[in-house]
Amino acid sequence: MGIATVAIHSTADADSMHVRLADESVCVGPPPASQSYLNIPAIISACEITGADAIHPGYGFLSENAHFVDIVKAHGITFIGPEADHIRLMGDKIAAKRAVKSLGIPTVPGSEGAIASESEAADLAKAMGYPVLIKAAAGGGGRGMKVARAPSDLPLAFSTARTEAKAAFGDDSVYMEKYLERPRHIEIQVIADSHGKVLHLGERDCSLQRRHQKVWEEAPSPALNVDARNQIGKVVTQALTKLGYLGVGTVEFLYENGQFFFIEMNTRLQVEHPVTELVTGLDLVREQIRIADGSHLELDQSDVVIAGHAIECRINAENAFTFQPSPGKITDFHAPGGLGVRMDSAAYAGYRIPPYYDSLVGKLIVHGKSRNECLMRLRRALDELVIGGIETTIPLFQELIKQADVLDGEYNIHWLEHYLARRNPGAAT
Ligand code: MV4
Repeated sequence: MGIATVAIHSTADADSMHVRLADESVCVGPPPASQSYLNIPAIISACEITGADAIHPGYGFLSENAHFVDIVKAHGITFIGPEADHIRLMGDKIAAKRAVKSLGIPTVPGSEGAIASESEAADLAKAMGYPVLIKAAAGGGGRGMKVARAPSDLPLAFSTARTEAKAAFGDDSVYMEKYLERPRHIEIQVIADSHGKVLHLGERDCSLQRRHQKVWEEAPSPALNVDARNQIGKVVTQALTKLGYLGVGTVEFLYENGQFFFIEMNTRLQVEHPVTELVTGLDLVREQIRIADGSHLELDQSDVVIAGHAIECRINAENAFTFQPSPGKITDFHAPGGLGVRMDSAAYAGYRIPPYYDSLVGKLIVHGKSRNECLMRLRRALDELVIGGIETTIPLFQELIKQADVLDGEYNIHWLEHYLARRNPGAAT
């Protein structure tokens, strides 16, 4: 796009590829994220020193922090992302659910808002029928979430959810939903410009997760057909048009027995956005920058075509059996290539993975005309990929791609943890 870039980094990341590739770089602090990547004054200073016009927030750290957006704007800098008020709304799970429900998005049956007492929880659970799930209002990512399968489980589920929510988020508000036993996790990618145009870019199936961390993501979902996709896509785009949403976003659903149930909305670009890029041919980061600059989306919904199939494998610096983190020096690095093969990584031979952050070292994303062609290419790309000197989760994917359920697309949100428990009895999954 011809735009000069400034990379920010902590002292631990001075040798990262993004620092090497940027036009300029600024060190914003020591390794702990609280003193560098979450250090708002240091980041604003980096903009002022270099004359940066805009901040791309990526997908971690401050990317969904409404307070940060307010400060960025107060300094006359463009935040490449949604409005602060929409980030704030979707960060409060109870308010988000109430809002999207009023806009016509289907939600999981449950409490109207927060539950104040155990007796209120027990009355509602009895009326709704068990099993039920208690969730933290400030939650997300599975923390402060407790299942009650019968009335006798309810007191402990309610009090534990509250205590965990208070400890994790400093807010003990909880709400209740009917517990869905075997859903898939299907999320809809949306994109909205500042002129009121909202498009959906189809779905991603992210059901293969371990401890609420996505491991394998694909588009389109093996469980949806064109009609189901168009129907939920239309509901979502109509709702976000009414909301006046801006930028990219993802509306997450549980999908069970042909029905969608909203769980939350992410107001940022996601790690797994490349699978959507490969099936739509759109560069989502380019679109984010254009939208922030006030440009019109260049296409209409009828121009969005989901072509072929894409799968992403998240390669972590972890032992593939114990999932113990494995930071250290990468001695050998070879990224696979060829038609339909994309490796997104900041690693290279000689790079030392610092122990301070997330263990994601790269994403292997493969595209094919059909799901079968995509799987064939993925098998070949996994064989070609070399990351030496550290342990990685590559062997896990070599295994997964041989499993009949994976090959058939027959999995739900519990499949991977069940598989790992069977493979490694007694070990932590
Ligand atoms: C649920 C659910 C079943 N029923 N809600 C987990 C994290 C949070 N974002 C929502 N989560 C769930 N909500 C109802 N009503 C099961 C989960 C869940 C899950 C969801 C998506 C992907 C993986 C998961 C693993 C365990 C539980």
